[in-house]
Amino acid sequence: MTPINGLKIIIVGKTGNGKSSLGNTLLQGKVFFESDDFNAATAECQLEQNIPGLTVVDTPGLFGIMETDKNVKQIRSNALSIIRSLDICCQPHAFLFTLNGACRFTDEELSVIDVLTIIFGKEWIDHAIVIVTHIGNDVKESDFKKKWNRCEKLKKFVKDCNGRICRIDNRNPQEEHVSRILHFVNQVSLNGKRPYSAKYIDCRKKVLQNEDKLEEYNGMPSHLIIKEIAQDIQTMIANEIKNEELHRRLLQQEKEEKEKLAKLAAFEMEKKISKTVSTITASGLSAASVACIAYAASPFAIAFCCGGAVVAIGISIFTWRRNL
Ligand SMILES: Nc1nc2c(ncn2[C@@H]2O[C@H](COP(=O)(O)OP(=O)(O)O)[C@@H](O)[C@H]2O)c(=O)[nH]1
Ligand SMILES: [Mg+2]
Repeated sequence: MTPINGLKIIIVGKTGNGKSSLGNTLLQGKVFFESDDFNAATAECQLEQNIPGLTVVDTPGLFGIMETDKNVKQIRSNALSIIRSLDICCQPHAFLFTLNGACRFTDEELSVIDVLTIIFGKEWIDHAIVIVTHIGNDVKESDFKKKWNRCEKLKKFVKDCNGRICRIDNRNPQEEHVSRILHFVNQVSLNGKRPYSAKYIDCRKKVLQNEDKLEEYNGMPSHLIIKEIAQDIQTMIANEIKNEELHRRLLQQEKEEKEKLAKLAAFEMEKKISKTVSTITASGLSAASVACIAYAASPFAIAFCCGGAVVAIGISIFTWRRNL
């Protein structure tokens, strides 16, 4: 089997599509609860790990958005429960998007892709692998391919995922099928070096948490609700980017201002030093000339003048040090 080394995986998809079973297949144990009950057995995200260091998060089942009774409340609560997976598993390496191969792939089935895109942003698709469960091991590869190729929306999504589609029979998983999944997990994450970054996830959360604002969309068709929410998220992200840019510019201005002040202070200091040095030189010179004149007069006058010169230089140094 492909080596895993600390990879983190989030499993998403509709209720009953085999998410928990897939998690158990990958971790080779019964750690997630599997259920035949379509009323979502997994209510909260659950994180489990195995010894070689593979982390798997099972998420509550997503709804499609095209059923007649879907409203803002359901889309919102669904999205918020899935987004929590990032609280327990930040920077996952891959998203396994499960589909039930025992059912027809309908647009309704695939509408959850739109919900996942408002939750995780388009970047999730760069880390997504489609996993079709319930495909018996006796099903030929060519028949499996024909099956998913018949659904245009799935075909397009698989293309968006760069052909990352796998099959699995969770009741009797084959090593080659599990290996293919792990191979893709390694591939999308560049062997664990490039996780999904969850950039601007706080903006997504803020929009989804704003119940009052989303209430305005109640009564709209589901696909329009999704569009509106996606738009709100884009606006929030654009504002966030603007704020970040403003903050960056303010910091730059502050830095430039500090540099200017430091330069000015250095310049002033230089001016003071050169002024003092010229004062010392002048005093020294005048004392020396007085000494020369005195030399011509008498030894006593020499001593007197030399003393005078020393005192003059001393005063100059004292003044210079005080100016500093
Ligand atoms: N035959 C078959 N049954 C599966 C497969 N995967 C899941 N199941 C069954 O489908 C039902 C729902 O699976 P579960 O993992 O709980 O789905 P979830 O709601 O997406 O977590 C359970 O009875 C599983 O045993 C599979 O690949 N093949
Ligand atoms: Mg489950």
